[in-house]
Amino acid sequence: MIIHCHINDYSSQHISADYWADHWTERYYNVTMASKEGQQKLRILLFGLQGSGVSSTANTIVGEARFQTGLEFKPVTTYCKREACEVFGRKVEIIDTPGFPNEINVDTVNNAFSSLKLGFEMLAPGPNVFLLILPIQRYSDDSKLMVECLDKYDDIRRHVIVIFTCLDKVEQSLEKTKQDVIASESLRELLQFASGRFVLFNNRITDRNQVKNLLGIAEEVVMKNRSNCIDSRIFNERSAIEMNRIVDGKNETWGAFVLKKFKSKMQHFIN
Ligand SMILES: Nc1nc2c(ncn2[C@@H]2O[C@H](COP(=O)(O)OP(=O)(O)OP(=O)(O)O)[C@@H](O)[C@H]2O)c(=O)[nH]1
Ligand SMILES: [Mg+2]
Repeated sequence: MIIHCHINDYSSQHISADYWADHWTERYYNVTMASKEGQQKLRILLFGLQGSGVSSTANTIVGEARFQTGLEFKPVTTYCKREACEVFGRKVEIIDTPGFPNEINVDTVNNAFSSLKLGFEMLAPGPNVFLLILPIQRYSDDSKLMVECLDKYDDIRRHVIVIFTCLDKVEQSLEKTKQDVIASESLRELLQFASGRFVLFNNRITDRNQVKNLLGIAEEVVMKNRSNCIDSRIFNERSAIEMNRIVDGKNETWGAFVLKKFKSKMQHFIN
């Protein structure tokens, strides 16, 4: 942008040259930054439990069925897919990813995080917003473990927004549901992880208001993070070891639990 400044302005108002230099530099800088921001695409990555409506949510945001969805015995999304679109005049790039596995072990979780890393790389320089998808009626141990794994990454924490899908299955008002989510003891850690950012979604209707609401929160996340994004380098050897420990830990606890039960039953027989 060219800024026209007449030399007469300067001489007639008897203001120092430094003042004018600062004034115009600031104005020029802000204008340049603002126009750059305007052009920059909002980069959104979606991740969640397998079958929780990740791809459906991506379609709802885009406003078209660009991602494959469905309910099958095996995961429908098996690789990351990127689409570009415009949402309420904002250029958006969106990535759908294979979800966090239903069958949890070190291998399946590692595979899920390898795909996630690939999704980050496909969205170079990285996502501004990380949408974590969960069905509203199901906050299981699997979801908790997924959040525990993601919680190891501070960068994800700063960019995450939780989307609860299947709002249509809830038989009460939207406001009451929101209040219930906020008050829920079992969702406390999840909401802490997301700094309280969550949205309720119904992917069965084409209500653009829910998308508008989400976009507003996404813009706040971008502003708060000064347009910084999450770098795929957060997924490294160290983080993989940490995650394996979490997943293994779960197995150990479960094993210990079964052993305890077994021992107590045996005791019953002995007595
Ligand atoms: N009632 C209802 N069903 C939904 C909603 N969102 C998704 N579904 C259904 O849930 C099923 C799974 O949806 P997907 O979007 O394919 O889920 P996903 O998480 O991408 O699944 P995978 O790719 O297999 O991991 C489909 O039958 C969707 O129609 C929703 O808001 N309400
Ligand atoms: Mg999917």
